[in-house]
Amino acid sequence: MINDRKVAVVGCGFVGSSSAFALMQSGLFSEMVLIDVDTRRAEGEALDIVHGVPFASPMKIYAGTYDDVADAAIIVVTAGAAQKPGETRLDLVNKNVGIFKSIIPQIRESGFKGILLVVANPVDVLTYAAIRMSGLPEGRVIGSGTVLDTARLKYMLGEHLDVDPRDVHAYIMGEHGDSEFAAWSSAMVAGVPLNTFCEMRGHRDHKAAEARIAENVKNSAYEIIEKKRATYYGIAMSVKRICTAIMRDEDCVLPVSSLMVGEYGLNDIAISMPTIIGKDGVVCRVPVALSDDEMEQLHGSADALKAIIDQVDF
Ligand code: 6V0
Repeated sequence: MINDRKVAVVGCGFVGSSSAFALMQSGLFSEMVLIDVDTRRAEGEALDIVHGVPFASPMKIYAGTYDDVADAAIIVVTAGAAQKPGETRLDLVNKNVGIFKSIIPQIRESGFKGILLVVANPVDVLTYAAIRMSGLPEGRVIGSGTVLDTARLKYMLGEHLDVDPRDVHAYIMGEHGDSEFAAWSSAMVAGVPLNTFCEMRGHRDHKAAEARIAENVKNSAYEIIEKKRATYYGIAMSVKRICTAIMRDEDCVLPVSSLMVGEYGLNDIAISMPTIIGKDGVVCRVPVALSDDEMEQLHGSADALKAIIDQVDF
């Protein structure tokens, strides 16, 4: 039986603890278990976060083990070595696939039937690994994908155009990493095509602005890591957003990473595209129209991921 008020977070470093903190405040859950190989870290985070409960809503928060995850509705996996300055997300692959080999089989053996949300990097490769290792139906394994990158894009476009980022509809697609791209051709603000809206706001040099903003989005993580060694608040809010979509059965569109089954001619790879998310995870993917150039970038991104997947021993 799934307890639809219970969440588990595996990995209680910067990303896991910030996500747990955001989830504690979300009101979505009444029970949260924190797991880490460093058990004292998990205990310390649980104690610290639970002291916020009197300011939020009643909730049990504790450090636990894989014996505690069988009935969870969602398990968020953030365990993994973090990206070091100068290291690409893809450099992390072998280290973190190794960590997943120690985690996912234990989740599988627990009998867990909920939704697995993969956050650790490289998130697309690890989502693929989790699909292969977990035995869960494909649609119940989701990677946070480019949800964070898309939030960064919306924020930056909001600043550029002096408009609420929530009224910006634009997606970063592809790999969560160096080969990601902005799907500019489908971007809208309040139903108005992006370039038209830019002109309304006095911006006419679209190509230069697009190149600058896409580059800033892509380099955000590198810049933050260089300045404060890790990124965690933006991803914590992304985790909360995805969990909200699942727990409230919202059928909302988020660019998560999931297994492609023929979309844009892609197969047997986890990559991000706009996807409808509800209580059972992936409802369906939304194949937004891409320009020829964007299609080429998507396939370039998929090829880069495939080349890595082919080298990994799952
Ligand atoms: P961190 O602060 O080093 O935390 C990692 C935690 O994982 C530590 O507490 C470890 O003890 C724990 N851990 C390691 N191995 C295991 C294991 N086998 N079982 C359980 N716990 C384990 O790293 P941080 O929290 O900063 O980052 C975690 C991961 O999230 C990294 O792979 C990052 O690259 C990734 N991020 C992903 C983002 C995204 O958008 N998807 C964004 C930011 C970071």
